[in-house]
Amino acid sequence: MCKQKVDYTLYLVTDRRLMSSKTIEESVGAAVAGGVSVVQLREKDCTSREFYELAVRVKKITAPKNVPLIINDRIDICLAADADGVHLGQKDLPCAEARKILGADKLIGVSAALPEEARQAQADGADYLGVGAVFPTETKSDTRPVTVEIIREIRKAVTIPFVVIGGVNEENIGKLYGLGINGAAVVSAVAARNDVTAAARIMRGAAEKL
Ligand code: TZP
Ligand code: MG
Repeated sequence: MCKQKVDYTLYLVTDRRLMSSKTIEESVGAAVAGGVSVVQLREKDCTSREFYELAVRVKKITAPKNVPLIINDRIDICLAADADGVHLGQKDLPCAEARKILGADKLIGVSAALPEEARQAQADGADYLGVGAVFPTETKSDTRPVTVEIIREIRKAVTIPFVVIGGVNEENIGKLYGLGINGAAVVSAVAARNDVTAAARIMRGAAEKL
């Protein structure tokens, strides 16, 4: 994986609670077949051993397709499974500390809902940002709303790429065109659909117009 060449167009975040597939591997495989360009494993209710073993299995699906695998929050799992990077929320380990542990080659993404958080993440060595929630979502409860105006401010505040997240689907993504966004991050608009590959293909086409 070359960090500088990562394609953020369609960024899948996994969620076993709402996926239509029986397994995370099936969900990721179908989504990658439809054009998902980054996968983040987000596991909230499993043991470290399960998370590690899942990451190793999912990497076997993403790596041959050159799709970066990002681990939510867990730097240890990222290193152990040799995933491509981590995604950190504002309540997780600070980006600067994560960078010291992970070194220069791993990707670090940071969640930001304010221009100041975006600026700080870039200064701390983040490679990309996840900005949201841009639309109402039932997938995550403790989200902060991000308006189009805030997206514009964040675009001006940083040079690193950012994806937007939160309720993004094929019907509302058009509202985000022309804002300088690098990609759409989705859970339900791909993973919860009956035909995950078809949903990914539709979202990929729509996200390419961002
Ligand atoms: N972070 C901010 S909103 C969100 C996360 C993980 C959930 C997005 O899920 P969906 O189903 O695409 O609204
Ligand atoms: Mg987190």
